Amino acid sequence: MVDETESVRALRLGVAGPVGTGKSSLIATICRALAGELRIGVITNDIYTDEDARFLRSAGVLEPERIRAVETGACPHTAIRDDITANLLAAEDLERDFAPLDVVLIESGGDNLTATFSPALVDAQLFVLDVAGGGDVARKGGPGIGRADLLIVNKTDLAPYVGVDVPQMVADALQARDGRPVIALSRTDAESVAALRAWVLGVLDAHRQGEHVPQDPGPMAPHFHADEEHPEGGYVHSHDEEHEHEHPHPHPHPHAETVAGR
Ligand SMILES: Nc1nc2c(ncn2[C@@H]2O[C@H](COP(=O)(O)OP(=O)(O)O)[C@@H](O)[C@H]2O)c(=O)[nH]1
Ligand SMILES: [Mg+2]
Repeated sequence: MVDETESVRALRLGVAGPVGTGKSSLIATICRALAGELRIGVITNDIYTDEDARFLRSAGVLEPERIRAVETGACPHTAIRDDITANLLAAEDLERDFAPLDVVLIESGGDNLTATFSPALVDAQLFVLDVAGGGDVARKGGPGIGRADLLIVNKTDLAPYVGVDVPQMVADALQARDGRPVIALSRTDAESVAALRAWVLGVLDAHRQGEHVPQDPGPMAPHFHADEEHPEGGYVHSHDEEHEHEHPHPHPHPHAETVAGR
């Protein structure tokens, strides 16, 4: 540990992505790879339970008290983007209770492809896809896929079973991201875990040096609203800045959502 870094607030790192892509497992992997050298805390966001926090506590990768759950209610993307109060309080509590911490990992609640963290909550964010979701997901883009600080293509060990060409999926992702970093990860592949570890240490170093600038991946991607009366069965709804005020977004969502293709 370097003493002069201890006055810098912990790096807050968000982990977003669709349900089941491996966010909790990835947090466990980061803890396993770095808990020996970094002081880590974890916050999970679950809709109605603290299941992710319980999973991580039972994984035994961190003292159980360093893992806190925020229950988000109906609309998990709100708690990481629009009203981040509960998460900010949880992060500040953790940082105070275990001062000094180096990294606080925040897992987003189960959500669709479009959720991103507010840069007011996290300094940097990972977006997690998995090969089982299909090789073409990366190409479809959206704010997390396109502009998160790091994109993870997870569970590469499953690629042969689901017929996904990992190098192609990574190439598509790199293209959708204008070259921002992509890591093809499997928790069973030590080399990929080492790449993830190195990325986290690199961002932490930049954060401590005051060289890391939190980026906003942007608001929810345009998404499709089903509407039987519409000639095409629905329409694309955008939350970009200029339309935001014209279309206040009701919560919880009364409609099904999918990400519109590019
Ligand atoms: N084969 C394989 N399965 C994984 C990997 N990472 C996570 N999983 C599994 O994927 C499922 C969902 O993982 P979880 O971390 O709970 O996903 P979350 O909903 O995004 O937090 C679990 O059954 C994990 O064991 C991986 O690298 N390879
Ligand atoms: Mg989880």
